[in-house]
Amino acid sequence: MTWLGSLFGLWTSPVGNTKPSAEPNGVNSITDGFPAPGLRETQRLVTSHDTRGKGYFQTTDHGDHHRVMGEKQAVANILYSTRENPVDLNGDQDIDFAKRNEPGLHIVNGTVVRMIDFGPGLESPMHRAMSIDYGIVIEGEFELTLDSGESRIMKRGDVSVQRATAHKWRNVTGGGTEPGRMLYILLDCKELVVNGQKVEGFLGDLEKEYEGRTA
Ligand SMILES: *[C@@H]1O[C@H](CO)[C@@H](O)[C@H](O)[C@H]1NC(C)=O
Ligand SMILES: CC(=O)N[C@H]1CO[C@H](CO)[C@@H](O)[C@@H]1O
Repeated sequence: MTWLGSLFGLWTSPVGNTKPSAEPNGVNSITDGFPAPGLRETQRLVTSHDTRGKGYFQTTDHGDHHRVMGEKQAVANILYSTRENPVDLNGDQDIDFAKRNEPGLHIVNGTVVRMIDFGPGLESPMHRAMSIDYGIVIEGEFELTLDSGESRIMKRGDVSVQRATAHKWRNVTGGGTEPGRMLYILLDCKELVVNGQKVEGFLGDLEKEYEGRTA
């Protein structure tokens, strides 16, 4: 697919844009799919109601949409997305939507639950989603940097509430030697005005990761 070819060099890694390597702990080409090596498979359990109105596990799997990002240095797993919020659960229409639609960074009026496995030392491009994003460290240690340059280290179980601020993520797990995993829950937000100016979302170099995707 062209999106992968056009991605070379867009994500930064400690050794720069060298050729993909198969070395253990190499920063390049850590993964061909989800989960990244060294991280466990994620079980997704989706419930519904049976004919008696009782709950049952409708789906047990690993998520609908997996996409390798950057120079195979990260992989995203969309665990769920909804077209709206509050969500219409009638007739399991939301389950069908989540299965059919691979979302962009966020969904206007909707929600996205995205897990990302980061290769060792990997840094994302600076970007802004027009949404409120809850970011949860699942495995490892991450540095969150805002456009002001202010940054914080987040450890396993730490949570960021990103209120449409421009930011980037860097996996600093094991001093840049191990993979890490983040979970992001994105809820659309209303138009935001700061100091009299409308705030605009941007994907920066992430744009190519999401091009051609609707929702
Ligand atoms: C989002 O919701 C607003 C308000 O209900 C509506 O006007 C707009 O058309 C919706 N946009 C999309 C893309 O669904
Ligand atoms: C390349 C890289 O991300 N290096 C960082 C790895 O994490 C340690 C802290 O755990 C930082 O000090 C490095 O700069």
